[in-house]
Amino acid sequence: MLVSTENPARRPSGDPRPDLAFGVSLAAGAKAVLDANWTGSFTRPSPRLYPHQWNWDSGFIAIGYAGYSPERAMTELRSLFRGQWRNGMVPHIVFHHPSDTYFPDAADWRADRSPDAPDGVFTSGITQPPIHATAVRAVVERATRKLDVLRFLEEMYPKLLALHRFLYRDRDPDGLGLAVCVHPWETGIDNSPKWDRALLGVDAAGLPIPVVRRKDLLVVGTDQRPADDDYRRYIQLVDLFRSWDYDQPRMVRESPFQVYDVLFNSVLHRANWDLLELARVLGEPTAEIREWLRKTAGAFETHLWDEQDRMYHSRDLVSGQPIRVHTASCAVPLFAGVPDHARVERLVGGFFTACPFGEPDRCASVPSYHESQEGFQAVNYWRGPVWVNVNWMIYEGLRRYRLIDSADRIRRNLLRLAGQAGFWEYYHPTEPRGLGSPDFSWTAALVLDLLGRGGWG
Ligand code: 9WN
Repeated sequence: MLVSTENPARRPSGDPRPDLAFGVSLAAGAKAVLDANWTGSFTRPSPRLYPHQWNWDSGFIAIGYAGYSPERAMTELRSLFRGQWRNGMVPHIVFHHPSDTYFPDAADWRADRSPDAPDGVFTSGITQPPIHATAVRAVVERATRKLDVLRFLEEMYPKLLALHRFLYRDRDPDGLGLAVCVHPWETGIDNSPKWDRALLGVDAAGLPIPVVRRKDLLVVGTDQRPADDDYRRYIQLVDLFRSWDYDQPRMVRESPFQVYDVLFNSVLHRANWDLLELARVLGEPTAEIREWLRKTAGAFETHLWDEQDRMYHSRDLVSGQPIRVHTASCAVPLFAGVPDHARVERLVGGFFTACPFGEPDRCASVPSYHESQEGFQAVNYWRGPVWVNVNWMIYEGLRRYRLIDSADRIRRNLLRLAGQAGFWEYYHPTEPRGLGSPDFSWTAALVLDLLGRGGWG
């Protein structure tokens, strides 16, 4: 049964009081969404739009389960890593069950053409931001007293290490300490305005016209999803990688889309810190991880920090140029502890948007793309709306820098959005209105996590 979008935690509008009952029913609503999307071995991101297991979704979902159902958190991550490739890559989708409601499907990817693909599991042929060491650490920290987490950690650690090795070996051909993304889907922020220019290069002459059978538009309105032109290019890249049998050196050298993404590499850098901690728990060698940390910290400074804008910007490897587009990703290095204190104010200051509840001192959020920028679209996917996972990472980052008030403004806004509108995939940046898919798993999971960080109000 699907959970209704009618949220039991709906709160009378205009009521600013801290309210324990609100927090309790919000938690119940979040659990109901996760329970409905739980398949017995993994959690669908949403009931209709995304029927399979997604890579970074599962990481965020496990973080939410850590305090609620650590057993499920472990099963979630174990299921995802069943799809891990022999070269260490964790694919962006694992197709555990057949479904005809999502495109492109396992048969479109044909990942089995690669000698690296796992046996007996259908997957896509690209990856997503590597949040998993962070998720495993969250599970281990929160479940220690309840369960035999050591066994789980011993089982997961080599898999996490293999994933990070894949990124530094196969995705960092120049050894800079930054991983290359070869498809916008790998960045997790698919149609961000950051990629507009780089994607134009995917129209490479001589490529066959891809067959695009969009099924997303049967569930969500066109104004909230990527444009057809973007989709054509997404599928063109899939066709190309499939024709290369997912040969990594070729994908990294010849893909018409190649970027060093600030968000992806921030997640990787943060995950390295968490992996280091896990290695210490197990008494495993740490030199390799410390070397990754050293290199990536240096690379943020040398290759992603933009002195002209005083901002971290992604870089287009095809043109060799920085991508000077101001999106929420510019603030995500906080999550990894990259900037020094002098830079932090600048990184978040300009990004906060108006509080949909009219209380700017008490609540704020960071929209995927700011309304002051060219091409902003309030309801379209990664081109304006507020996403809970990105705000959660910025919240975590602000706490890391002891900017507790700013962090709490974000936390309050996210809880209120979910309370008033429901657990949506994304939200209008200035109105309490949900967008995309209802009953979205990582929204519910991260709301649960945020509720566990202190009282409501
Ligand atoms: C393509 C599942 C995924 C998220 C991504 C989000 C969206 C897929 C899509 O949904 O992407 O991977 O079909 O639009 O952009 O971040 O992991 O929730």
